[in-house]
Formats: sequence, structure tokens, C-alpha cells
Amino acid sequence: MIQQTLVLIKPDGLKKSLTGNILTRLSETKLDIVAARIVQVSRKLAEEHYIALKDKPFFEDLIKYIMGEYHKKKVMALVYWGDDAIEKVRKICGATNPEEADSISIRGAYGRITTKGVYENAIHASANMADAEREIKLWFGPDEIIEDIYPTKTVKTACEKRVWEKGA
Ligand code: DAT
Ligand code: MG
Repeated sequence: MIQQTLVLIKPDGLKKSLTGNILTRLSETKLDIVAARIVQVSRKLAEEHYIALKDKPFFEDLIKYIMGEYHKKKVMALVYWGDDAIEKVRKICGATNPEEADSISIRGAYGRITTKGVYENAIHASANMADAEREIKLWFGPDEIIEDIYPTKTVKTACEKRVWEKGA
């Protein structure tokens, strides 16, 4: 089944210069990258992304971690697209707890648990189709994705936007 899934290379992955290694590992899936951007994560985006975990004791640390307060304030967000994308990417990522993750998985190879108990597991991947849809729509607009993966509509807006002062 053709699916799409959200991948985030988390701030620890960027800080440790693991982007290339992680993208190389993900290329084993033979899936297509149909969207990519570097994002400075706001508290609002972080809390919406992890809304299902808002009652967990580790929630505040998780929000600070994904916002980059412990590393660099950036995340690389990608959408992978293709046959069984969700399962293929989750498999290469490995288990949530980096100490339990298979050592050849991305989280097993690059993740760690801090002394404070934060799971710095380098990568996020959507867990199922409903999560993927919710998460992709949080991180990307339809014009940032090169495949038509969800229905869209066109609306008129009259908002201010920043443009290049010269050229283009
Ligand atoms: P996954 O990221 O594998 O989908 P999840 O959605 O249950 O796992 O949790 C989201 C993130 O929250 C996870 O990548 C790391 C963190 N986390 C989960 N369980 C945790 C725990 N018991 N202690 C600390 N961090 C945890
Ligand atoms: Mg999850």
C-alpha cells in the first residue's frame, strides 16, 4: 500500500552531524522523499506534535528537546512516500527507547538516554496512517509536498508576507 510518513531528524541528530548518515540509512527503504525543510520548532508546534503525550511526566523535557533547547534550535522534517512507507521507516528507526533499540537501527546506533531521563533518539517517524496524516499536515503545507497526498482546497488570503528586497 502506498503511504506517506513524517520523518524528523531531531536536534541531537543535527548537532552531532548525523544528517547524512541518517538519510543514507533511510535510503535503504528505496522510498521517495517528497518534501523536506529545516524548521525552528515553536512551542506551539512541539506541543501539537506531541499532544498525545501531554500528560506524561517527561512531556516538558520532550518539548524542550524537540525545540532544540539541549542542542541546536533546528529540526529537519521530511516526508517519505512509497510502498509500506510507515513500517519500513519505523523498522530502520528502531525502538523508542534507544537502549532497547536494535544496535543496527538508527536509534540503537545514535540514540542515548540522558542522566535526566530524556530519550535523545535522533529521529521521529510516524507510527500509523492517522498519525502520519495529522503530523504531515502540521509540518507541511500542500505546496511544500511534490505529490498530492491529501485532498486540498484553494482559499483566498490577504495576509502580509516577507519577500526578497531585490531580484527574483
Ligand atoms: P515513538 O517516537 O517511537 O513514536 P512515542 O510516540 O511513544 O514513541 O514517544 C514520543 C517520544 O517521546 C519518543 O521518541 C521519546 C519520548 N519518550 C517516549 N517514552 C518516553 C519515556 N518513557 N521516557 C522519556 N522519553 C520518552
Ligand atoms: Mg510516536
